[in-house]
Amino acid sequence: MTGRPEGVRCMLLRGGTSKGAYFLAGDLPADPAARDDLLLRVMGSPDPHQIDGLGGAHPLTSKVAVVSLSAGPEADVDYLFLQVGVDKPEVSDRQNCGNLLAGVGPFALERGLVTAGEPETSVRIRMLNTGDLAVATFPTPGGRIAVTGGAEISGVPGTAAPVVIEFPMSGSPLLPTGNARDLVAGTEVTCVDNGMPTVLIPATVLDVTGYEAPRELEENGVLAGRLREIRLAAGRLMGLGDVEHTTVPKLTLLAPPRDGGAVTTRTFIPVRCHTSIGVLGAASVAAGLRVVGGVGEGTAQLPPTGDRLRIEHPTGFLDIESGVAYGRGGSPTASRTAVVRTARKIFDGTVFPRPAVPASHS
Ligand code: NQM
Repeated sequence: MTGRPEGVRCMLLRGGTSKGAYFLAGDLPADPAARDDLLLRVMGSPDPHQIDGLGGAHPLTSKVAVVSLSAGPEADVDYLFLQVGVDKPEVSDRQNCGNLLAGVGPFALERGLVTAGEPETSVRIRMLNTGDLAVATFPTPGGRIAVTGGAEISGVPGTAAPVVIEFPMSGSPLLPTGNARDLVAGTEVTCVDNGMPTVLIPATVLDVTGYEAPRELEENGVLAGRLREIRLAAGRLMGLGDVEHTTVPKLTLLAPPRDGGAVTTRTFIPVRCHTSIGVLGAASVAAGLRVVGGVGEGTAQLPPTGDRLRIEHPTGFLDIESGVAYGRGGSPTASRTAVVRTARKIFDGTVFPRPAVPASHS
């Protein structure tokens, strides 16, 4: 791509409970700084309303997926997730997104990167943010993406065709600090990473119930201060360095289940409170609850058998298959993670970014 583009080919998809702009890597500048500058102008950032761009004024709707044919033999396509700041001019590749991941297979098929199977298509995806692999399988009767289906996910009205996402066993340790519990900024937490670095905290130790609405929690200034302290200290302990300006680790408050699930959650991503829960966030919570000696003990109610866990969140629940194994060294690893999502193409076309500020004005 040369000069200042008039418009850029783009597809807007809902992926799970998030919404994002999907691009072919070749349609964006190769230089990360030029790419990020373009994406800020595409999304309308920085501006709390993102009024002059595609962004939806919330971290869950200010997301970008960059997809290309995979550079390696283990995957069909490579997927880079970029979180675009809403009111800050920041674009971060420090986290992954399992919700936008649900749209990557259908997008790759639409753009001709993979060919359709019959009656379903499986796409092997390398998630460039972490290097991990995922396999997404979705119905393609007659070689076309099914636009309707019977899968319902909490937080999205109606039903749609399922996208089954499996995360092959990576063998990576689940506990970045090596401990099932850590005392962080005076609070006992479990730091866990099953695809998303997450700090688990029993809600009551922060003087909330864990059943409050996201808005009420966001308006609690004392809670915000405590969460910030815990996050900065936990980030260092988890080997993430100074996390002041990063979107990881996430923080999940745990409370006993109220609707037949294993646990109730309120997740901070990391400042706004999620209206549901992220996919990899849920994968980390689910694995963290299975850690022997973790802070989930006494709060969560794990089913006596099977891998399936129901994680309750502000707008319903997310069912996830999650297994944890203890090897000879005694440190836990994820043995299985799988989840069902849905995705939907909203538009396909050309997006016109806000013009770049000429160098002399910057
Ligand atoms: O955890 C939100 C989301 C996410 C990320 C966030 C996600 C995941 O709901 O895999 O999907 O934690 O910032 O899209």
